[in-house]
Amino acid sequence: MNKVELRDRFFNRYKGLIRTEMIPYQWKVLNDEIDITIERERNDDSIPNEKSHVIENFRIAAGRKKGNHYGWVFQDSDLYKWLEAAAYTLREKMDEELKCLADDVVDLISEAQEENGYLDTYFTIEEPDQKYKRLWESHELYCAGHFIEAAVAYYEAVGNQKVLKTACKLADHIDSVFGDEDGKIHGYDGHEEVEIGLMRLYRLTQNERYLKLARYFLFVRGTDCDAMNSKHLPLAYYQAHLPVLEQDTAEGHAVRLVYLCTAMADAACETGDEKLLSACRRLWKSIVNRRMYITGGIGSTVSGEAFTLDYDLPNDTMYCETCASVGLVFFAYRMLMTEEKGEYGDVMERVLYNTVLGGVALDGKHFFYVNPLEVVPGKSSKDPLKSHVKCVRPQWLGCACCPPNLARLLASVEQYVFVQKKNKLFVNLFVECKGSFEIEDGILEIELKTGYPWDGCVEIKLNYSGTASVCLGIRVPSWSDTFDAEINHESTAFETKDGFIYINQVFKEDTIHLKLDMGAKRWYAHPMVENDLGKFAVTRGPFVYCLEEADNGKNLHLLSVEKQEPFEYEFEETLLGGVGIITASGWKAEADQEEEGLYRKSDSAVKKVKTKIKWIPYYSWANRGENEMRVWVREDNLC
Ligand code: FUB
Ligand code: ZN
Repeated sequence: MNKVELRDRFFNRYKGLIRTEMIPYQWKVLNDEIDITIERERNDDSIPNEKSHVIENFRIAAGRKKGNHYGWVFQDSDLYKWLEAAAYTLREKMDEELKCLADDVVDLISEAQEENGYLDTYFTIEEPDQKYKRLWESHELYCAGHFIEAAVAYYEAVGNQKVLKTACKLADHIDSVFGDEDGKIHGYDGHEEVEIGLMRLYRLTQNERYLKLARYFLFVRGTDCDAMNSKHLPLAYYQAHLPVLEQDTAEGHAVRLVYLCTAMADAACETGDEKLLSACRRLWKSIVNRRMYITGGIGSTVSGEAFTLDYDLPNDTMYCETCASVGLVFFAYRMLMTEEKGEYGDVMERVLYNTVLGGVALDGKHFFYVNPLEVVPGKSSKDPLKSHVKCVRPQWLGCACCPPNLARLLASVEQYVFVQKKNKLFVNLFVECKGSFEIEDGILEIELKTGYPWDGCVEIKLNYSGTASVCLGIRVPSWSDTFDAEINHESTAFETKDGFIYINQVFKEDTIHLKLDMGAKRWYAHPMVENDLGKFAVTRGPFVYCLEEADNGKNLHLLSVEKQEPFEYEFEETLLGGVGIITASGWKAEADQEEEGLYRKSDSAVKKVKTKIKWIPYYSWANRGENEMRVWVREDNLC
């Protein structure tokens, strides 16, 4: 863990929400204490939606209560992610009440753990004889991975020994059951995650067995093993169609793929495995150059919550699960740890400020599972093929993987600002914070001051106690067409490489100023993205913008803007918690719905009226009730 203290106005609002709203609220939901509507993630009557029952499942598995398991087979992980978010919150500021609750959760989890280290409430309660027998769907190791991640975070935050002991006991148990050796199960989980947990446990304990086991799970995937003889699921769904080193394209379930990539990058970083790193690079390119939405969403179809084909990016039927974007942030950060390339930071920022933040309502208590780029409320509610596309964030979901995932990422956002590699320090995000790093023979204190994400001026103050030369790399976002940088108020020709500017010197007390280009910009998709052809999207700084019915009226598809039309920007303090809005003059085509006849031979009769068009940041949409939204807007070359 980096020592970084967040002081950022924008993200501190989220941190406050996590502490005061999300964590207490999510606890109440997981503990069935609150009367809310739990929505199914799509129209499918088999999806559980009566209650969460997560904590109750643990009580039953621990023998404190009698009863049956209820809910998805993998939902122990909801509690683990909650614990991880609580850990980051406590690390930032101690709160005895929350710590007591989290300590009790640790006690409960360790009671639910079986003597030999096995931990999974579903199989302990319902099908003990089926343990590890349905690996492609059982999620036992997926849940284990989430527990291990939470345990590492909680141990690091408050020093709770029991949580670490429980996690090591679980990891040791898994290690005794899985592996290459005769007599062990040769297999892996259908949902990647245990690999990430094991890598974190390895980093904390330096126990080589955990690294070895993580690598085992990575490399056995896609090889022929008896334990993985599912007749039901296509292998690519869980990235098992090929050994990972041979995978070139992002296939299958999007969350799984990015969790796999995160662990691959982790292992590559830790071991210097060049082949593994090359596979990470190929999968990265496949995602970000051909299969990612401008908002940083991934997963083009509800069917299998999955990637489809290159450039297949429909805006209104897509999936773009919040968890997939959370996972893409993890992957991007691991790539930044391995390679000094600003593009990883660019994507990390895009995903974080758009799809991740869009996953939660401004009140911290409503969440999107699926993050569309275009909705028309009537269509989503009538069309069963769009039943997953909600127009407002539900209070909770039958499958509640996203809300606590988002909470654990936002609760630790300051961890993504810097990467340290020996005597090099990289600044990846522009978030007000103060960090402290041991570099060579001294401590480098670094403080970022900025009005980002609304303002592009960043001041970086450094104070180094050592005598060695330190290399500071500062990411210059690729969206910034120009930038100015100076050190101690003097302009210098900074070395620039792969999206970073570099300053290499013996720092004392120094100040760097960076000014980014915060103009609103138009973006066009690759012409192969058929859904976006003839349309543009607007960005400003890290934000992607969208139109909402609340500002522009119904039928957003009738709006168009001429190519040369300039944008105006204004910060509206009272709108949506304070957002920068963009306006431009545009056209609205008239569409008389009284008119007879659906088709016509000429469109010359379509009249347009001048109108002012208003964009809001994508993350802030759907906070004013059900209404239309769209990111891609028609460009009008004819008027
Ligand atoms: O399977 C566990 C989680 O539930 C996945 O990551 C999500 O996509 C949802 O299917
Ligand atoms: Zn999710």
